[in-house]
Amino acid sequence: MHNTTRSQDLFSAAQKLMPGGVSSPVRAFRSVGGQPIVFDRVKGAYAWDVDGNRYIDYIGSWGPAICGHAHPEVIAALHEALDKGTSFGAPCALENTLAEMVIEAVPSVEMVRFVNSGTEACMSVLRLMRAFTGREKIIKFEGCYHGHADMFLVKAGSGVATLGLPDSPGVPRTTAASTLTAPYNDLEAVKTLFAENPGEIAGVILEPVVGNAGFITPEPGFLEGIRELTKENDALLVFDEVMTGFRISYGGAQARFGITPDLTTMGKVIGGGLPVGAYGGRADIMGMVAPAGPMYQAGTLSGNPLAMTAGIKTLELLKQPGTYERLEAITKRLSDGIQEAARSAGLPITGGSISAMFGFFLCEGPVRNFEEAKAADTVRFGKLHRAMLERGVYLAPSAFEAGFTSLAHSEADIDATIAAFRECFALVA
Ligand code: KE4
Repeated sequence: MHNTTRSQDLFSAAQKLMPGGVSSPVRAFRSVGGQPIVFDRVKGAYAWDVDGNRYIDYIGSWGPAICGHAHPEVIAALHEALDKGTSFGAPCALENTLAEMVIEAVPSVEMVRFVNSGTEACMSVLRLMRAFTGREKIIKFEGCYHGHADMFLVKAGSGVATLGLPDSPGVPRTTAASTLTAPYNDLEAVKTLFAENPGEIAGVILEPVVGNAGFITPEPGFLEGIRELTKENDALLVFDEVMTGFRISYGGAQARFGITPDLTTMGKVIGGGLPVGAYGGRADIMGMVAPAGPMYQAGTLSGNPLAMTAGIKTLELLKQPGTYERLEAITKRLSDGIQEAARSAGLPITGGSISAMFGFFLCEGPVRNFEEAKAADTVRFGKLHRAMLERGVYLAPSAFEAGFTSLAHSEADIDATIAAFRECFALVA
């Protein structure tokens, strides 16, 4: 049993200071049981807790650490930027640089606006959809998570699903009424919503690969079908690539699948571990954003030089040849190893990987939507999670999250992780 005394003391104290002792609900380990691990430092593929235990980290700060935690070149660039100040509240050349990189990489993005989180990006893009179309209703998919703005907390994924919350109190009924939902991968359901709400739907927002209901991939034809339906109904298509952006490929899921939405939200990776979100897309739509146009959105720390620096360096590292081939290979080997380990222990499992994102459900497959994901054995997952933690492997503390690899994960790390899964699946079988 590994010693986590200091984590426990700190977490007990934290619970008197902050709701649930955390700054974000999923970190509280509520659905897997046991006490959260309090981190002391991270480097590369690893995290160390305050008791000195080392973990192979498959969360990577929920996506930003795709080059490995505290990459030396990112840290060096930040040290240099720090001496010039931490925030200007005025235009700086670094915004131009990161904007050019995002526009050059992401097919749908002709113009971009930086904000400070994925939530801000998604709530801003929703306002933009409504401003551009003059319509109020939106369609989202059950289990997809687009941050914690009111209009998205309807059948949401991630922490909302993890905690089994009936969405959230505090969201006005009128707000929720404008958010229509459909099962992921269900084109017929979307067609019906458009037919039942003619001329009222501003657009559809979705995770092009779902990472917030566990890992769920689009069925062949699903993304193409949504693209067609939005065009036929003069509605906008938004890919929420906060998680998939620069992870599924350098151009995101849209580049990998060859589907170009009208607008895209981003976050996580483009901040390289510092707070950055962004939304972007067709110039005729983005031209509505103040001060170019009438749709208001603002932010004190948006585009600050530190966050821009970390994002620029991270994308420079990712742009190097062979990056995504390596991420694809190690992640597929890990995912295949997890599946084989579970089946050797006689456990039902379904899942897979795309580039540096993977996931599994402890149930028979396939899992094509959130309803089917809920069949997963979350109790057994909790036992697995704790057993893996004791063996130095840090998995997302929820059956309804995806896992993330990085350029820092070595072949030896993957081997050690698969070996730990073999032991732990046998334990929880
Ligand atoms: P943030 O506001 O947390 O930066 O981004 C919200 C968001 C929007 N869209 C997608 C597709 C996302 O995955 C997220 C945030 N992801 C979760 C992890 N599933 C963040 C972790 C947390 O909430 O602590």
